[in-house]
Amino acid sequence: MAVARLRIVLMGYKLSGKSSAGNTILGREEFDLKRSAQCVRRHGEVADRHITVIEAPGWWINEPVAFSPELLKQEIVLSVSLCPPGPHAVLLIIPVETRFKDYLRKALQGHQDLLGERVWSHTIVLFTHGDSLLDTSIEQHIESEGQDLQRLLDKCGNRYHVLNNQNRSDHTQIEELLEKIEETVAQNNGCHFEIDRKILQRINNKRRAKERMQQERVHIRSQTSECVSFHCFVSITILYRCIRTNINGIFSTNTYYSANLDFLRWTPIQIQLSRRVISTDFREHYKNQLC
Ligand SMILES: Nc1nc2c(ncn2[C@@H]2O[C@H](COP(=O)(O)OP(=O)(O)OP(=O)(O)O)[C@@H](O)[C@H]2O)c(=O)[nH]1
Ligand SMILES: [Mg+2]
Repeated sequence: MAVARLRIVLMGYKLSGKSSAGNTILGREEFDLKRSAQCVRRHGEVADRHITVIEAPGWWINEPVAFSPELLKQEIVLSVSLCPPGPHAVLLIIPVETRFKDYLRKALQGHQDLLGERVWSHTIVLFTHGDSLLDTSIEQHIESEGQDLQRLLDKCGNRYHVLNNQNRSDHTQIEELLEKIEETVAQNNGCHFEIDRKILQRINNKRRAKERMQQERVHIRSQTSECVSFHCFVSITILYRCIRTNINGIFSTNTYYSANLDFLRWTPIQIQLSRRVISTDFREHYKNQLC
């Protein structure tokens, strides 16, 4: 049964053909082939359906999920929340030419597992670079790749499709893909994929904590520069007065320099404390000299 509004997420390693597959699905150049560290969302009307496609950023082909940057993992998780209430299918992109080894399967599985175990029943493996198959059928190709690819396909309920992104005029490849997505929805009792709220909440909490830390850092930096500017102003003024009146004053020039350079090694806390001291005692003490 045709679904009027389909939501699709494209997952895969870098340069696997995610953007190209998005463009072939939507039938025009919606996705830029330039790499993005963030998810990209595009829409279009295809074969009487309104389609939303999200491209999640990719990981390095051989990189186990444990070595992937935290920000990348967060983006992958957030990709499924960009098409609420959730995608009908997650397309796991694999170029046909990829020699499928165990470490590659582990990397793919690890990144896909970030979305939780339930995602596998909504996952379809989408082979790109279909043109490089030439006379070989996709079934022959799967067989030739051996156990590792078969294990991944088993995890996806043996759902797969092959795309040739170089041949956009072949609409049947997209119609067949949309039908396979609709079959997947039917296999899931008409339901889309919904990520576990706890996974999303964990990511949102991490993001909020990071934002708070960044704000605090900016605040401390602005206080530090204010304090340093004030300190420099006081120091230059005292130096000027020392030279002008040709007296040693309270600080000799040497003492003055060492005191002045010392603040460069201060920690933000020392600077904050000194700012208070400067703005009360010091300012009062030298008020007359500065005038
Ligand atoms: N021959 C051929 N080339 C393809 C096919 N699909 C993608 N490509 C090429 O593969 C390269 C990478 O494709 P992209 O769509 O940018 O891959 P991506 O996964 O979005 O890449 P990143 O977003 O940078 O990780 C591009 O040069 C595409 O033209 C295909 O079916 N056949
Ligand atoms: Mg891309």
